[in-house]
Amino acid sequence: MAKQRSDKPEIKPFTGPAGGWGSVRSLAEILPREQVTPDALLQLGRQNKPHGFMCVSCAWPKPADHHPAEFCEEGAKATAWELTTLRTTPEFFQQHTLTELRSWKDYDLEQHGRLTHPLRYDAATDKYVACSWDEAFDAIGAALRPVDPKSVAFYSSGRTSLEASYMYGLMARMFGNQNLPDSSNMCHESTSVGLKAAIGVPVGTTRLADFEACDAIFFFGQNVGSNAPRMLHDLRSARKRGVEIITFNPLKERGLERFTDPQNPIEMVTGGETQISTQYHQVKAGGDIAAMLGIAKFVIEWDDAARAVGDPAVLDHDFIAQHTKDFHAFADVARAAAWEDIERESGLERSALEQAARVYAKAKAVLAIYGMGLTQHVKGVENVRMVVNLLLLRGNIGKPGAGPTPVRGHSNVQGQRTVGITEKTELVPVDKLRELYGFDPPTEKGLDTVETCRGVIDGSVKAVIGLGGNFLRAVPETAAMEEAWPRLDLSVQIATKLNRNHLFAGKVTYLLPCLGRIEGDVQASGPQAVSVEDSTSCIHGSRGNARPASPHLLSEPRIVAEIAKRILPPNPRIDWDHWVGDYARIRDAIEATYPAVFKDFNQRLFTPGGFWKGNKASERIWQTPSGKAEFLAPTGLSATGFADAEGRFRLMTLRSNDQFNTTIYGYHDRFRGVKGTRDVLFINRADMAAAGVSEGQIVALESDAGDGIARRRDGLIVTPYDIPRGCLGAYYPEANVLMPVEHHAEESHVPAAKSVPVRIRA
Ligand SMILES: Nc1nc2c(c(=O)[nH]1)N[C@H]1C(S)=C(S)[C@@H](COP(=O)(O)OP(=O)(O)OC[C@H]3O[C@@H](n4cnc5c(=O)[nH]c(N)nc54)[C@H](O)[C@@H]3O)O[C@H]1N2
Ligand SMILES: Nc1nc2c(c(=O)[nH]1)N[C@H]1C(S)=C(S)[C@@H](COP(=O)(O)OP(=O)(O)OC[C@H]3O[C@@H](n4cnc5c(=O)[nH]c(N)nc54)[C@H](O)[C@@H]3O)O[C@H]1N2
Ligand SMILES: [Mo]
Repeated sequence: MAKQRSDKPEIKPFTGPAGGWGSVRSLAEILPREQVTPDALLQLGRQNKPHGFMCVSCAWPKPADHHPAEFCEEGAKATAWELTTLRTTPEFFQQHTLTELRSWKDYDLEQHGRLTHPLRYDAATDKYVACSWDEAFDAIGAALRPVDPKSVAFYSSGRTSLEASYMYGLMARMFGNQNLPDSSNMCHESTSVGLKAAIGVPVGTTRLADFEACDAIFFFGQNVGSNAPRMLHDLRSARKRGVEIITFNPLKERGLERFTDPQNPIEMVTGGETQISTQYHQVKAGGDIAAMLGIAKFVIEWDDAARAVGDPAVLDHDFIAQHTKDFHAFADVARAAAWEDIERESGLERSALEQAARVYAKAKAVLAIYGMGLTQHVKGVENVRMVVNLLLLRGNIGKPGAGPTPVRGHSNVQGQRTVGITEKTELVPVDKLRELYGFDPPTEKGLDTVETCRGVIDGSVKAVIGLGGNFLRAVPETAAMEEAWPRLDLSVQIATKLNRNHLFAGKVTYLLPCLGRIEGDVQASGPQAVSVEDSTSCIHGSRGNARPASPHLLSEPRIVAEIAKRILPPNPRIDWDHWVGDYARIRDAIEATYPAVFKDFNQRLFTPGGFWKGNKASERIWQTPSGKAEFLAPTGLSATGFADAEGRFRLMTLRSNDQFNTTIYGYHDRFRGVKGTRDVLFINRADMAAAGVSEGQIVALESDAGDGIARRRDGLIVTPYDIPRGCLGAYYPEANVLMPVEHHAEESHVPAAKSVPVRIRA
């Protein structure tokens, strides 16, 4: 196994473009490192194509007219990660106690390869031991049946298919709760809450074709080169048409600067590249409300001036009058905002915002693309509302080339919500479930991720089932969560590889290995397909056919069914085994539950480019209480939720280009010039001087949340970086130990991972 971490880490600026030979070289390193199966390369050829499998990495849409290779560097890494020949067997667990494994790095844990057998934790030896599936399911049933359903949480990762998600949500509700926290709760829940309130749909309104019809793109807080690289093709062709791309990001992310298309031989040979952003604004972390308000202020005041002298209006007044509510209240706040406040809070000069506003005012159709840089703040929902405010000013929703375009994370995170993974009753077709299955679905709101964390810490949550994910590592408040986890009566994790969550046992603990999406899944009726929904609400079938990592693996739907059979009384209207025997029957059940979205689900499963579930806001039908799209005046200019103070920094917790969430592929963050380490503290040179620390010095960060709880991350290498003053960057998940569980977005409860209050300790 290639040694990745080095004693002498190297940190120096990277000068290449995103994509290009760098990504080819990176691939050439990954495939051998993962020691992939011989057919992994064949599998790459099936990635994201109709009748192939849908990438297990990001949720960016898979086009109908695909490239010969419709995968990116990151997608190939994800495929290689799943198709590795390395195995974490029962013999491995005989050799290592959990106490020992807790001293390992995340990278080393997963690098041992795929889990092969169902495992039970044995407290006497502090080890996992192999067990039979029946033993595991019976024990889980026995542990769950007596407990109060309200004290059980059913977590799931957004990678889980529509089929498994539907069954999982149904099982939880029949069991008696809707404690269905999922990764969306840490991610785009600010979108689901903000867009729903503003325009009546919880998702973006745009599709791939809109990239061909826009004439400007406003891009906030999303690191496309690392986290949704296939979008670079869409951005590149937009740029070739002369579309302006105006980016707001505290960091100069390479994918947002320039891109060489690895699939374009001429660009590759000539070193040609496309400049992506035409304006790059290094907004302060948490400064986007101020920045967007500044743009809105310009546009509104230009409109005021134009109308005063009888010139053509700058705003789309017909649209505003016909389709929106509360424009005047918003416009008054924008007019009244003081430039010095906007400049201070955004960290941007008025002239820079004027440049951006000029593009906005001229463009006929504007896409607003955004990611975690907006959603993961205390005012994350207001950030999303500001995006909508800006778009509404010129009717930029519900016409070609225009609209909010949140970039979802996991490949099916949006779809999970569509089929019932939610703690919110209003999102569930309660009557339909009652009619179809003859039970009374719970109506009490369930626990989301933050509430589940609280419950684990205070002891009110007594059992957690994890359908994928690395919950304990992904959530805030690492220390208290790890301390509390062993008090759980039951901890069950369904996973493909060993991760840190698995090293914390409850009183009864099982680790259940499952098939990945790329692997062949054969049930009674033959080979099965599953389905996922992408960021633009298109639903795709996905068929795996790689050889499973072990003969002992079960599919996620099967595992859910076996648990359901153990914890629920028999119900003549649901035959779980029959469903698992042919996933088309699960899809029929999904269609019966959500007939409008999933009409003819099985017939449409392999529609090239996916089938679109529709979007009322894109037709300018606003399913809000007022029946209009709603402006919302921001309550303040900063999204951080805390006051600035001498020595207090805003810490952004970041993904490297060599990780998928808590899965660490390697120790290189190529685009940011980091090699051989993740223990990096990105800091502005001027702040280094002010804090009295020097380049390469090892420092600690301490929580400065003012709640009296000590939180500390040691061993960070001071790394001067092009980052706004007052802001710091460090890698997630290692930095999560600094995040208070109560530091989250106000309405959506998304942990505020992009501005954590910290102090530097030399
Ligand atoms: N390869 C790879 N792909 C992934 C993932 C992965 O880990 N690896 N994760 C998947 C998942 S689940 C998700 S949710 C997405 C995440 O993808 P992104 O949404 O890109 O999330 P992050 O990488 O956390 O960082 C977001 C960006 O926001 C910027 N930022 C931070 N604070 C602010 C701010 O206050 N304002 C603005 N304007 N920008 C800010 C950061 O500099 C960074 O460029 O990617 C998905 N795809
Ligand atoms: N500080 C900070 N914290 C964050 C974030 C941040 O930006 N900053 N981002 C948040 C976001 S957006 C997210 S989405 C979360 C996600 O955080 P995670 O929960 O880490 O994300 P996953 O990628 O779902 O989980 C990885 C694990 O899933 C398992 N797995 C992989 N494939 C499969 C499969 O096919 N089936 C099953 N059952 N298991 C599988 C593997 O065992 C692997 O260890 O982290 C959140 N936490
Ligand atoms: Mo995410």
